[in-house]
Amino acid sequence: MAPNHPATATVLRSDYQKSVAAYWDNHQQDSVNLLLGDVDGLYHHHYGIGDYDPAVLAGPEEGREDRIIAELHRLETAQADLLLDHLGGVGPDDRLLDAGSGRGGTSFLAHQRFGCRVDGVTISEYQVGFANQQAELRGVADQVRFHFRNMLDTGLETGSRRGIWSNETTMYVDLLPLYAEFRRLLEHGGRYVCITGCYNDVTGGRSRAVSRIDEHYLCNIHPRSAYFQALASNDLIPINVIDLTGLTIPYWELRAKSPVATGIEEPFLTAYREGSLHYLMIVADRVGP
Ligand code: GPP
Ligand code: MG
Repeated sequence: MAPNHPATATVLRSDYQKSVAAYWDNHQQDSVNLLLGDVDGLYHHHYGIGDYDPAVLAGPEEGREDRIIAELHRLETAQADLLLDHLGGVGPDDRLLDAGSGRGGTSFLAHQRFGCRVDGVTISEYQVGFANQQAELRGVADQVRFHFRNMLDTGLETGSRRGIWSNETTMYVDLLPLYAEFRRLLEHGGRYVCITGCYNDVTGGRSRAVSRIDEHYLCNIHPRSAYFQALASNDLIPINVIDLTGLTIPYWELRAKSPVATGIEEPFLTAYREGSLHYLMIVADRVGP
């Protein structure tokens, strides 16, 4: 077996992890992600930010669906670009980690931008295969590699990372062990960028809309407080926290009117509008020995 492809039992260590892997392994006909990715070959597994152009809806009926899909994709790529804007100074000799890399979209954008080596880890063997195939097609397979690994235990070298990001993946894991692993992997002064949905401690526990999102994706959205506690416990010190909630609402409004709506649009809109869920970017630096 290739070194980046260890035995399943060493990667999937709980029944929950097995069921999450099975969910994503079976998620191969997701037109909301495939049709958007087909626009330019960047396949994302995250949402979008920024205003949409109302002309995509108001224009002629002919080509309307394609215009909406291209616009949703533009907003998703804008989200990944914003994440990468916050990774700080990254040079071509640095190494980055995409924690929960999906079909690889953010990793390819990072390589395009920084010209450096990027490793992605995901517990879905299907996603590993899809993303590595994309790397071959793009001619960057020597620079951007995807591994069947658990982000709680990546097997990557200690102190090897200038930067790490998680783009909407932290709701699948416990944050304390996750950030212990990131602390181990990051060099001193290395940067971590997280984009996530987290529920609002101020309004109380998990709202009905947040529970519906959890159920839909088989995830466990954490409270906002859990992020800062787990970061601080692992020498990851926030330098920037940006509430992206207002910026992502237009994406969901457009998606709700799109041919690729999946039914999760209304719970997101409800949760964001009622203030029970935040769409947050957290940027933190690794300190300590
Ligand atoms: C999936 O993206 C994203 C998640 C499972 C994380 C949940 C995010 C929150 C902000 C709470 P996707 O692109 O695979 O989803 P979809 O198929 O619905 O577009
Ligand atoms: Mg999507």
